Amino acid sequence: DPYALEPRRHVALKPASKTPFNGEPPLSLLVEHLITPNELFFVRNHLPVPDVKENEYTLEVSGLGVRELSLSLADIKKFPRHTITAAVQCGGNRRSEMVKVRPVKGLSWGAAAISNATWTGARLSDVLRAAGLDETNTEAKHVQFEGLDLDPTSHPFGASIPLWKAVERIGEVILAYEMNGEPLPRDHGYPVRVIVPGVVGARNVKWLGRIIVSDVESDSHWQQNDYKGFAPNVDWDTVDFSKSPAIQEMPVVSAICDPGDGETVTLVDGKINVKGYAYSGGGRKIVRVDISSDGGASWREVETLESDAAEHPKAWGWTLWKTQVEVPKGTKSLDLVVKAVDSNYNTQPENFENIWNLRGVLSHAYHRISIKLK
Ligand code: MTE
Ligand code: MO
Repeated sequence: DPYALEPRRHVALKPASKTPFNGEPPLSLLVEHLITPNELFFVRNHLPVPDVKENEYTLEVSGLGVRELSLSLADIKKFPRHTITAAVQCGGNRRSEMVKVRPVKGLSWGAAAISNATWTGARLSDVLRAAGLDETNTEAKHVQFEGLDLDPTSHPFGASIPLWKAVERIGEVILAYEMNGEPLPRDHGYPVRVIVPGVVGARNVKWLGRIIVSDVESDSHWQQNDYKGFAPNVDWDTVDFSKSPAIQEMPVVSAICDPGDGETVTLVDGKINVKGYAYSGGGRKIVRVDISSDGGASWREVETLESDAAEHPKAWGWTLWKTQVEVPKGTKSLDLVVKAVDSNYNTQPENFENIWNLRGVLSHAYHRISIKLK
């Protein structure tokens, strides 16, 4: 059984699938912490969790314009330590809402396939420079990553990012060995994963075994035939995965996390408390969150936003928001809607009909919930 050595998981992680394990925490718990505790951080595994022993671990670096390097965990720890706060969000976060338009293929994620942590490790740019990266080599365009987790045909999980993101110090890509000040938990890539801040979860390769500088993107299934967006008319008979670029930076998103959809809420002094998160990819900061309590007919700005101090274009973490909504006497139910605005003044699309795609990715329309009042 390839799943015999899986780690234990917190009971609060609701499985979207068990083998491989995929789980998200309850939304109300998720937004209690600006920095998600390790045991509540959502888990997205495509394959069995590899059982990596620290003393056997090596990271191989090779490819165009670099010398081959073979690094132990101790070698990686010799590079200057760098810490960033970054959210990781799955490309399929909030898929279960898009599905209501028309079925899609993919795990039925709620809105909690996103979490936020501080990550410490070596800068990928430092490691590539130690490998003698020749920045005048114009052939080199991508950095590929391979995990130590293998599919049944012995192919590893893989992904790639553009070389510019890897070499520019502003990109802050790190080979992380600590998550919130502790060694990485096995589910999150022990002993080393790459954190590509501002970029879709799928490129943040866990159990990192190999880094390859290349003229081409990773040939892995997840880079080539998955995690890509398409127009709403494209179906499984007409789709051509080679026609769409692989998702890298994610668009702006937000969600109402507390109360939950369908809940009955008790009024306090004629008001209810509402909490949620907002996030944008590419280091764009959340500058505003708008809320509606009449299904989107009227809007106002949420007063309280909480985030780490990082600014655009290095705002890699998420923003938590909270507000109180006044409820007119005698109201029995409310339709709450939220949308966020990022530092490029991007905002979310109004509905899922216009952004529907067959894989259910980039599912970032206004978040709507209905609640009952007591
Ligand atoms: N890395 C490896 N080696 N194997 C995987 O299955 N899943 C990816 C990414 N890195 C994956 C991986 C996907 S799709 C996501 S969304 C993130 O890891 C999830 O990271 P987390 O489990 O730490 O939340
Ligand atoms: Mo993902």
